[in-house]
Amino acid sequence: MAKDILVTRSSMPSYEEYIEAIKPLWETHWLTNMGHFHKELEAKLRDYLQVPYLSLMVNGHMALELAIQSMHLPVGSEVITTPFTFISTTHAIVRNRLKPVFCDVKESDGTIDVEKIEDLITENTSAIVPVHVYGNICDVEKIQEIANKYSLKVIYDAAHAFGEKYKGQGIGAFGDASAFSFHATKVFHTVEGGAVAVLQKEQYDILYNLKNFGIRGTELVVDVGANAKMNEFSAIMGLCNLKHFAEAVDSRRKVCAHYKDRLKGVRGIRFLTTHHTENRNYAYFPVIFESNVDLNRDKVYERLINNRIFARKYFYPLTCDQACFRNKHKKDVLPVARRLAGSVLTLPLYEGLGSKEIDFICDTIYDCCKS
Ligand code: T4K
Repeated sequence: MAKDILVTRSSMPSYEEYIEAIKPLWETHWLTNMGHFHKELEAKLRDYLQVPYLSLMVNGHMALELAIQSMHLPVGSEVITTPFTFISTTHAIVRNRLKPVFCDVKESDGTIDVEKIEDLITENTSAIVPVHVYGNICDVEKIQEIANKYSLKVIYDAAHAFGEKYKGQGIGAFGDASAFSFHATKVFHTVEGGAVAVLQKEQYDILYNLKNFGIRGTELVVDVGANAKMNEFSAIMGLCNLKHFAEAVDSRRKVCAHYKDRLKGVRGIRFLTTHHTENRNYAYFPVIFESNVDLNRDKVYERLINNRIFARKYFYPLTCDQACFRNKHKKDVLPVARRLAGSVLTLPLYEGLGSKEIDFICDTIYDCCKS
């Protein structure tokens, strides 16, 4: 194979389509601050994601950080979350001056283990921040039940769950808020970008203040906000990509089916299953290499790199084991999360990844089993 195969590759509209779409900006010179295209994308995504209110943001991290901030949780209170995620999830909690309490995850799909949440609840617990990791939907009903019982807020990290549903409802309609990422590496993207879905207008208004310095008029500032607005070039990229989203998902679905077909039955390989997800978006293709003598994750990872295939260990190490958090926060034993982090590889997955490349990746993995 001549070229590097990276873990993903951004989907893009055609050059002509995007250039045509951004032309009006040269007439209006209106480039940001909730412009025409920001409004259009916000409305379209609210309908597409089937959520009552949606606030666009500059990126997925700020979406999550501000979603948590908008809940006005007591400073220093405890937030139950998962360590089997991108570092952003834990950072968003800590940057809000809250304490992450790490809960283990389920072996089957990598989402938070709802059976273990209640044991971690104390009188200082204020919220739960679960993650729909890889687009695998959490047990949203059980999480809500626990939240109701203990009066906790639920803020979902839905960075991977764009367009997915549960029982026919947009996934952003669960919990008190859901934060999506529209980063260039995501199934749907705006180059950099994100959004928070909320159920009430009041919450939408709080988020508006938080993303726009609290400005409500040329001489009126009502809240202490940051700057987390999406600009017009990003909004237009989103409008273009939304038109092609179904094709992108279909192409990814085929890539995943091809991988599954080639890798099923290989001793030591397991796929994560998803119990609750409807409208799957095929965001990632994680493969678990169960440690046995033939095959281990790090050996496969190295072998792939030697063949210029850049799979990634999303999500290793666990966020609680990163240098900035080590020994700083309460954590349970986390045996399952640790096992998954030690055995997962996300294989290259993007729209248009060719059959030849997929076969080459699978053959490289088979070779690893033999040697
Ligand atoms: N919560 C969760 C659970 C998340 O996974 C993330 C982000 C967030 C919150 C925060 O959302 P954002 O603030 O990022 O919107 C990547 C992404 O940067 C990050 O968005 C993503 N999760 C995370 C899982 O992966 P890296 O450091 O692995 O990306 P990088 O630069 O190594 O890129 C990976 C591959 O993607 C490259 O090999 C090629 C391809 N790529 C990359 C870029 C930057 C493209 O095709 N186009 C591009 O523009 O973090």
